[in-house]
Amino acid sequence: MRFLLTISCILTSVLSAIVGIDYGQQFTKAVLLAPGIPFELILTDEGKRKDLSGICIRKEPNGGLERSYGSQMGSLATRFPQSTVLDLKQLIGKSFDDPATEKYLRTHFGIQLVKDESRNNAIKFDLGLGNSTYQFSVEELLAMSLNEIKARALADLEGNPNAAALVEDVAISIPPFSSQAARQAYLDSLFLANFSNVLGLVDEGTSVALNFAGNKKYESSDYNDETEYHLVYDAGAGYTTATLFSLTPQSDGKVVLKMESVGDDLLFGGKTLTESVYSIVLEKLLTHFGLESSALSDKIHARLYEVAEKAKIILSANTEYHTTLESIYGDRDFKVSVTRDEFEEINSDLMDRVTKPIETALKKSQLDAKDLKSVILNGGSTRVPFVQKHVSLYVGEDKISKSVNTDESSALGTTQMGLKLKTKTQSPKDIKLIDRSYHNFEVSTNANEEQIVVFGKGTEVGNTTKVNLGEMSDSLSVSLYEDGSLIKSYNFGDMSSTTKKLGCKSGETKEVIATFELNKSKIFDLVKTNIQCSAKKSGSLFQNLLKKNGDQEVLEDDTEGDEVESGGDLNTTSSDVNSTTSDSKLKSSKSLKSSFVPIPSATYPHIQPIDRKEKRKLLQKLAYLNGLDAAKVELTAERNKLESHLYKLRDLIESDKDKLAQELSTEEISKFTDFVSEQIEWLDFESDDASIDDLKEKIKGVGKREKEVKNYLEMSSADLSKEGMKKLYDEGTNLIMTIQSSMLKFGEQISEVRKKYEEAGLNFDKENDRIKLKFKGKDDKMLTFDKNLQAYKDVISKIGDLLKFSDSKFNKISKKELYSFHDSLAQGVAQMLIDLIELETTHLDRIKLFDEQFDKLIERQQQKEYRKKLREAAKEAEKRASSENKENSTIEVEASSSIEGASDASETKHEDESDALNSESTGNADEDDDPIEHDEL
Ligand SMILES: *[C@@H]1O[C@H](CO)[C@@H](O)[C@H](O)[C@H]1NC(C)=O
Ligand SMILES: *[C@@H]1O[C@H](CO)[C@@H](O)[C@H](O)[C@H]1NC(C)=O
Ligand SMILES: *[C@@H]1O[C@H](CO)[C@@H](O)[C@H](O)[C@H]1NC(C)=O
Ligand SMILES: *[C@@H]1O[C@H](CO)[C@@H](O)[C@H](O)[C@H]1NC(C)=O
Ligand SMILES: *[C@@H]1O[C@H](CO)[C@@H](O)[C@H](O)[C@H]1NC(C)=O
Ligand SMILES: CC(=O)N[C@H]1CO[C@H](CO)[C@@H](O)[C@@H]1O
Repeated sequence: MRFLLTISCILTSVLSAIVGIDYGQQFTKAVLLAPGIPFELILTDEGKRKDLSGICIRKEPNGGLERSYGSQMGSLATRFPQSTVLDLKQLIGKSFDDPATEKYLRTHFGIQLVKDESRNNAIKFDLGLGNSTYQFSVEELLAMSLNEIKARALADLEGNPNAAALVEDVAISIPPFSSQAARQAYLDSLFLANFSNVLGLVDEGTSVALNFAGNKKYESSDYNDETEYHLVYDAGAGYTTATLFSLTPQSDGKVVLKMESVGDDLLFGGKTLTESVYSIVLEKLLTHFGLESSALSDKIHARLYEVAEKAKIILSANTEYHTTLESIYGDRDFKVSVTRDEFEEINSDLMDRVTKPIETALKKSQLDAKDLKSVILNGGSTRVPFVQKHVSLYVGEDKISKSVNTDESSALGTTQMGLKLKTKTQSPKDIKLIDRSYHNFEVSTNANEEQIVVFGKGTEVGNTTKVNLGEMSDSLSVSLYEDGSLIKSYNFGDMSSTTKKLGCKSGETKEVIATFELNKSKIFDLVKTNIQCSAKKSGSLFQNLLKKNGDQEVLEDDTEGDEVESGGDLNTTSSDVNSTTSDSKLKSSKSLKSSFVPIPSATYPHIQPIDRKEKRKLLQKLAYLNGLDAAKVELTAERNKLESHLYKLRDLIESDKDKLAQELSTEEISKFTDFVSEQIEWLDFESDDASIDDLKEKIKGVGKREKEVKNYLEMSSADLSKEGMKKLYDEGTNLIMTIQSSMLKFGEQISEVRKKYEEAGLNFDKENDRIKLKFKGKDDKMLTFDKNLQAYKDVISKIGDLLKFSDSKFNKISKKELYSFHDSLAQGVAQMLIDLIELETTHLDRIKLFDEQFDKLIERQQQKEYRKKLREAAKEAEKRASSENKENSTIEVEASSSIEGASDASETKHEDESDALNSESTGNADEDDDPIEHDEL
């Protein structure tokens, strides 16, 4: 774990936590990194290390929404197919018209998707909530799941003393082939999930490679500049990728991790295998009951699908799978079995597809399977024996890496990447990651529809480049492409007024200079446009790709990673290098004029990203739903509280019914029992619409009854006879005496302190004022103490009056009234004891302060004397020096050192403290304090 050691140093500078998320089609894992929490899995509420990717949203009877996440959903997925969203990843960045949508609907029974026309046919889920505000976009649903992870991370951080409970930094791993639309959708979802600092998107192969490199141990002899190739084979639920990367431990001690190439099969994954089992099971069911597929409901399909999923997993380890589907059709059961032979038979045509991505990746880098040092298997489907077998056959059994816990390596690697992006530190031992583009990114303009490559395949990400888009015409539009297909267009419209203002000289041409970026999340965009006058006759358009020079901080390192595969796509004319680095330079050196043109909002051929205003709105909407959830949690807590109070009251009445019967009539008792049963009934059957306030009100009511019942119970055991009351009276009076003698003692102690001060010639009153100031907050307490004492004395004197009654008159006093005196006295005693303890503590604190201050003042006095002596000694020396003027100042040195020797180090320290004390006080304590006059020495 060399990597972990290295980062633990960096961690001290990371204040808030980083969350790295591996959002899989089927399962999600997330890792938390914070001071004191080094790379820990964020567990689910049930303590699991991974959670199902999914969400179920249903309407509650009172109109609210109930959202269940991941494994919390339990059987909801089969019971409420329309309300359950699974495999959402398939739809991220997809439009309603995409073939993926149709495919999704084919295997997700009961799901209703709708077109969001305001966003160019983006997808919304209609979960059957009966209100269009509650149709959710893919981004919103993803955001809810991500926000739930954030909530769990926050819960983990609470109670961690080293880190603030703050989770704003996030990185997420995504499929390497993700389109620009998908990447944007991930970013928007993270925003909606209320992570305020999105560190970046990490390609899945890259995250696993980073984790692999971080865990690899190198001996010093390994730093020999030799490159090894490794491959991540990642077969998840929905797709399969093979990511080829190289590791070069350099002689300078750095390890370079370079992403080389990717092969993928977007249609082959665990789901493909599940679907094949599903088709076996479906076929058997239809034959068994003699049915057509159309006769089956969505629920039956959903159950068959669930069985197919289980069978696929069981068949990884066993050769056969049996189950019985109870009441699957009407009330009829269905027994079914699937064998591994059947499974492998139906999948035999998939064999090639297992290894195709590896072949593609190797071919792109012109390597062979034998060049691979190891193959890292990742993703649930690599555990299917059928898949593992074919990969092993292709690359060789011995290449399969056994060293990594791959189930979590993507989440871990994503978090490591997050840390890299956040701290930007380049410690010498750090792994230098060179991540690259797997696509070509091109541009065209209205003036020239031919696409030219801005960033070719293999370009290192985090690059900014200026491109001369050629001579300006009256209007301008710029289109961006990914591998030839349009991503977005910027329509600048009529530019003639802008160009006119520029006022180029005759003979000069107006050219469009555009700055493009390929950022670390691999998003390609136009970031700046300028129009400039150019004296140079620009030959054919697009011949002039001006190389950037600013933006250096974006580029990690220019000297390495220059193996750009497709450098040939770019015809860079070096003549213009540095000519556009700064506009002012341009003007002065070449007398070129340049004008900055604001970039208009883009238009999209496919789905349109959520615009800013809408994002704000959606964030509010999700916050509103979170608020409802929080309120629901509180409501449940209040209900539980009410319930437990009610049962406690019931037990109280039941267990001591006899005692109560001594004080109360049967009717009076049943008034209480009826109250309890009414309330329990209300809670069970009528409280669905109850608000928190309703419940709080009820709890108060129950509490009042509880107190009454307790009073009656105590009344029955209290001694309320005249003798009993006399005893109580005597005890109460004794307490008053104790209090009074304590007060007296306190007073005496303070007098002693005063005496001590005065004898030492110190000002007691000044210190007293100062200390009083410190105890200012306690004045209120003193007031309440006086009030309590007065009330207590009143009760005592009232009881004293009662005791003066004749026996016959006393016996006529009702038990209830007597008990009320008894009760108030008991409470008064308790209160006075508490007050007395507090009073004593305060008093002792005060005495302590006086004593401490006394010692300090004495010390200061002594020091003053030392200094006086010192000055006298100095004067003495001076006198002697002037009389025997040949003498040097050696005597003075002697004098001062001897005096310093007398006052030891601890005293010097005390002096500092007392000075601090003085400055904290009003300041007038300094008036008689001599400053140390060094120049006198
Ligand atoms: C949909 O829900 C919102 C928010 O609860 C509400 O304001 C609106 O009236 C509802 N619309 C319909 C058609 O029920
Ligand atoms: C940045 O991109 C340009 C254009 O593709 C390329 O020429 C240049 O080498 C890249 N820089 C780095 C550091 O990769
Ligand atoms: C470009 O300018 C930078 C500094 O501004 C300089 O270091 C570099 O050598 C220049 N490159 C060329 C090709 O002139
Ligand atoms: C987002 O999170 C912050 C805390 O990190 C919280 O204060 C804020 O209320 C949240 N906003 C929304 C809209 O959920
Ligand atoms: C004074 O001190 C200096 C150096 O400390 C020494 O050289 C000298 O002899 C001393 N005495 C007189 C009288 O200057
Ligand atoms: C249009 C153009 O100039 N293309 C040239 C780009 O550079 C390659 C070699 O680097 C030439 O072969 C092309 O003719």
